Amino acid sequence: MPRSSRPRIRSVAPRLGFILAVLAAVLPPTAAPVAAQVVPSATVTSERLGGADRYATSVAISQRLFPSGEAPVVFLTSGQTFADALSAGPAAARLGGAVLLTAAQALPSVVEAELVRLSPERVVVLGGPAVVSDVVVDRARAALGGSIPVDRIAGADRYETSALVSAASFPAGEVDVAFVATGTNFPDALAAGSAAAAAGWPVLITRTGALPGSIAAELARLAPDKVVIVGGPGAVSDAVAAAISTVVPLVYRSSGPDRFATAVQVANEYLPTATSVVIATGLTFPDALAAVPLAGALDGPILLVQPDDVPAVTRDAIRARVPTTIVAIGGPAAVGGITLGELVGWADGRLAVPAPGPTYPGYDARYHDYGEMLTYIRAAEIAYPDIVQVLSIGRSYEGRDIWAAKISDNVATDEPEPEVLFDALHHAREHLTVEQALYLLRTLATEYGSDPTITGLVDGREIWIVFAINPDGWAYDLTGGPYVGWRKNREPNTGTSAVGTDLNRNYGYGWGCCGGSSGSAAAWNYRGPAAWSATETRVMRDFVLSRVIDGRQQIRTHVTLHTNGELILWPYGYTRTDIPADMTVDDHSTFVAMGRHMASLNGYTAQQSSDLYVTDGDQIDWMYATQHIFSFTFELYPTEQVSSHADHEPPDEVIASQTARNRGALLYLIDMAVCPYAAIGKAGAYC
Ligand code: NO5
Ligand code: CA
Ligand code: CA
Ligand code: CA
Ligand code: ZN
Repeated sequence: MPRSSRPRIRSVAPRLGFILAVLAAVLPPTAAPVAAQVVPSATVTSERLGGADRYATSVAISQRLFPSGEAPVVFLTSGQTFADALSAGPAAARLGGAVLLTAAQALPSVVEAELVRLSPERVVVLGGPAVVSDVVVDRARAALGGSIPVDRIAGADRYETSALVSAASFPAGEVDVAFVATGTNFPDALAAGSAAAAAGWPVLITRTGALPGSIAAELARLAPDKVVIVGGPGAVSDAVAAAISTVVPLVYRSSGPDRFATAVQVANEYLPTATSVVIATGLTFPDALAAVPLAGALDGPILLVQPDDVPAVTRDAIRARVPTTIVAIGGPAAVGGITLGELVGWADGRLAVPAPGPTYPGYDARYHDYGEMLTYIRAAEIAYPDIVQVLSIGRSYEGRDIWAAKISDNVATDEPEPEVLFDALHHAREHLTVEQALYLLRTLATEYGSDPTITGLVDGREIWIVFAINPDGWAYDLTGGPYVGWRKNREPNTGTSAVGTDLNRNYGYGWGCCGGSSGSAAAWNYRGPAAWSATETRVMRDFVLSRVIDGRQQIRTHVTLHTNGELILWPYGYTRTDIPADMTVDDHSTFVAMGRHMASLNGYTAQQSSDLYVTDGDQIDWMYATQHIFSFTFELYPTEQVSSHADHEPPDEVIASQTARNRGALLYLIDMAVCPYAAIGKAGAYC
């Protein structure tokens, strides 16, 4: 079939809304679980093609590729094993067809409905009955009315199947290039697939150590001008390259140090000017393999990401290309919503590469440094502009912005909704607190609209997150050893070389009153020369005071994130008295009830702050005493240990579990902002 008969989608952006509208109008209800999400941008159109699972995602791709049906051929291949699909994508692209995935024992109903909608002239089932059972084949046949050929292509092994797919799809002597990749893993063949599909060339697979005879014969039949091996010698050995060169003399290699870099490398060599980019997870195969024909039709490469991480090589490729269309394949578990925001931001220039600053060592790379944190929250704003707004609440002593996000419906409008504040990193070395703040942002942003609890909280509250109050101390902490173990800010003190103030002793309630801080500049808990002497505490004070509207403090509940000890602390820190004159009995009861409830949700211990040790001039005392905010300190993982260093700087492997652990407690605190006294059954009396 000549190349021009393949579907070409060159200028999709203006048509997208139309396509979606048509889809909505014509699709049968069984094909419904398809999410298309568009992130607005002046210069980049992005969309998501993702269903509830890999099968529904393959259907979403097919619907995008064939909005009005009528695919001449459908390749039906396993969604559980990758081998047979590796060659199918480019073959489908060449024939102008689609790739749909199926389970081995049952044809998913969403796929069956799509088969009917496409009404192909034929269906090619890939692999033997072990990967796609006869039950599935019979079902497909019946769904299509029994009159349409549904035939298997199945060789004795995956290599012969690959050769047979190629033979059935590419006429001899008509391809300039044949790609060859390992058949033992999917990423290399995938990288080859989009380039192959765009040009109308095949992908064949090989053993690592030896060229299968079936593939050698197919290469001889195709007689391309050259063969491009995708992958290094560890994937396709030099012996295989030598064997290929006896059939096709010109043999090249294209590869990078990992799957992400290999995809970029192939894209740069074979699709250097593409303005459409398809993005898929590099961790599993089904999404990207099903997307190969779409990438071919868009003339764009498939680049790979991790669900919550854009590798630098992928980021740089996207920035360099300035694509006008980004198509993300799969649901948010495959390409995270904030990851999609990063991709759009890199593409349209809203995200700059952060200025190099001190960062984490490689073994702790899952921690976000200051620049990575800013990228992340800006990406959340790009991806969820209706509910996330990023702002700087002021600058640190050394001039770094203190970044915050507001999360609420109608986020640009100050609505009369209860407000909640979270903050992190008063103390420089308490790295996990930033990750906890980012976790909260991610949870609220990405689960809005799908999780009813979170949707209700975001709709009904205004949630503020300050991600790092002490950015100067943080940067300094990352400059040594690998960590300095720094706690204070970096403001110099007059008359001494000792640097820094303990920000959590510098607030203006009971400052220096009670032996809970030091007056010596060199001390770890130096309170500073006066209340509010530190630049960063003034920034926090002014922000909190800015939430007083019409004489009423809008913030009702607050958590300041610290490490460590697995504790939930309520005021006061300045005195060991449980209920001093500056606290009401009901307020105390409310603190205890809320604290204990949150502790029951995260397994921490709830207690009065001074039960740990007496502090004066700390944040929660000021928040409660002067603003009447129900304010708590969370001391995150781990519990108190002997080695103080590991206490504050746990390995990055714990980030995911130890931040997710606080989900329920943090959501409860947001919920309770409507009326904290509900915790003691006194909503009626107070709210
Ligand atoms: C805190 C609390 C006691 C408020 C502090 O270990 S910590 O420094 N995070 N503990 O001393 O400010
Ligand atoms: Ca690690
Ligand atoms: Ca709102
Ligand atoms: Ca408000
Ligand atoms: Zn702390």
